[in-house]
Amino acid sequence: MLHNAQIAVVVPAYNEGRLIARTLRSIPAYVDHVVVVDDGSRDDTSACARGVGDPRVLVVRHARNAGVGAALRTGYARAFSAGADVVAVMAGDGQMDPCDLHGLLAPVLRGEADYAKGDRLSHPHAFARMPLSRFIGNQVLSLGTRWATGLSIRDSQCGYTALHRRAGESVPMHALWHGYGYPNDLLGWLVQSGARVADVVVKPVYADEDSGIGLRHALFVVPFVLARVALRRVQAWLWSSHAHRPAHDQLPKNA
Ligand SMILES: Nc1nc2c(ncn2[C@@H]2O[C@H](COP(=O)(O)OP(=O)(O)O)[C@@H](O)[C@H]2O)c(=O)[nH]1
Ligand SMILES: [Mg+2]
Repeated sequence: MLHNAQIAVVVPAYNEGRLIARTLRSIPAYVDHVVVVDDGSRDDTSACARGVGDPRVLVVRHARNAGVGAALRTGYARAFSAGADVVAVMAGDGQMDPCDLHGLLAPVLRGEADYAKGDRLSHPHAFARMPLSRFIGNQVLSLGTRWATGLSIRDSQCGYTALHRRAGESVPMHALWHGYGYPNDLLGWLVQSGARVADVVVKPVYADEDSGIGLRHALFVVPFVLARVALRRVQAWLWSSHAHRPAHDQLPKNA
């Protein structure tokens, strides 16, 4: 509980048996619910998560791997139905510093934003701490995301986020992109629903974890998701400009 709001953390986890317990033990005491979504892992991720023995932790398992976005759909649904007012996302591989969670929740709890997302690129040590390919790739995808959504955000690929219930209810969560382009897709849905988005500087953490993101995602998957986001915006703009056309414009020319 923080400022009278129930806080949940969703942890998407795929083959994170090695790092999940450490991640869960690091979650601050003010968090009320923790939903681990084991997305069809082939290792002992679920057992390791349960083994932590934390009564706040609920482990949900997908029978088959469905992707990190699909895991978040499940996680958000479970967290909101457990009564959470704000739901944060922290990766299962310990790449999100729990010390940054309070700062990330702050603009949402203060009512200044409906969705806050981490921004590693603005951290003073970003260039030194992030692998160069990630740093450059992220800058390019952030530029694409600004173009597609119209939002002036940085670090579009950061998965460290906090979503208010009212914003979560205003987007079609069931339609969220199932894989790695989900942060871009969610930003697109949020902007269309009129949600306010804030960037919060967070620490870039890179250690010995593996990443499932490859060149294919950077070159094809995320650009495809961004194209969909841009198309949806154009479609919405066309609908609204049609709906707001003055009545005399819609009369036949010789009427
Ligand atoms: N549920 C689920 N989680 C996944 C999947 N792929 C990755 N993750 C989790 O999503 C988080 C971020 O993924 P990762 O590959 O580390 O991405 P990166 O840190 O941005 O390079 C980690 O906690 C992964 O365990 C997946 O297919 N399903
Ligand atoms: Mg990772």
